[in-house]
Amino acid sequence: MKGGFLISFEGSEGSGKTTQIALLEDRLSATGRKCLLTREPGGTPIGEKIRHLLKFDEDATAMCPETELLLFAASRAQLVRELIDPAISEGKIVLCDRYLDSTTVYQGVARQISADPVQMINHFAVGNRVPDLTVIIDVPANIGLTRARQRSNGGDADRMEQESIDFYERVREGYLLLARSLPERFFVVDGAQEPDVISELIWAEIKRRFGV
Ligand code: Z5A
Repeated sequence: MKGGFLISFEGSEGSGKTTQIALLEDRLSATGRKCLLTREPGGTPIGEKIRHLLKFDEDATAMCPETELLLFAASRAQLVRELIDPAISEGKIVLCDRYLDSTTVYQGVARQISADPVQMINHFAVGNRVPDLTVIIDVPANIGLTRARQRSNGGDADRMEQESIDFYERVREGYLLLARSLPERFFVVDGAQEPDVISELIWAEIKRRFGV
């Protein structure tokens, strides 16, 4: 595919998304393709303010699940219109660290908000901008959490990182269920392998699907 397209990366905390996005950008850049790397929540000035509110604001401990869902969607709506759509129009490959499936899984499956409003709000936020491919990096919750805690060197966990292991297991199951229901959009890779091995598997899938 010569035009622009969107690849989202999903997985639980510490699954290795950021690591794999950087490795993929190196490979794509070596072929001459231009990339835009971004993340959710965040990516735009408005989105980064929402990110701070969701993760670090001391008043956010009182946040109810419905407010949380709407804030993630608000950050995404801005990101699509301000960055993702223009980049794709310019022929870039957008690599997004989390996108609408995070809302389906974290707020829908793990926080147990019913599926209809989650789908409706997701659709309202992104319009027609559904990923062309979603890579799920699958790791058991305890591995991801251990990696994330080692990386933060025992620093304070943010609000979203303070959930129980059961919560992150529900997240993992939610992703796997989603991938089974939409196999044409998802590629699931075992994230317990070495980073270079995972990167090679993702690259093979991208070449197969997009012919880059
Ligand atoms: N959230 C939500 O609820 N609803 C939504 O709609 C959206 C998000 C969009 C965002 O957190 C939080 O918001 C997240 C979901 C929720 N909450 N939780 N919990 P974030 O953006 O701050 O963080 P994250 O997206 O969860 O990812 P992360 O913790 O930054 O991890 P990562 O990017 O997946 O992993 P990494 O940084 O590449 O790697 C983590 C460490 O493991 C690092 O030290 C690496 O060197 C190491 N690593 C990476 N790969 C490997 C392998 N293969 N082996 C060994 N070690 C590895």
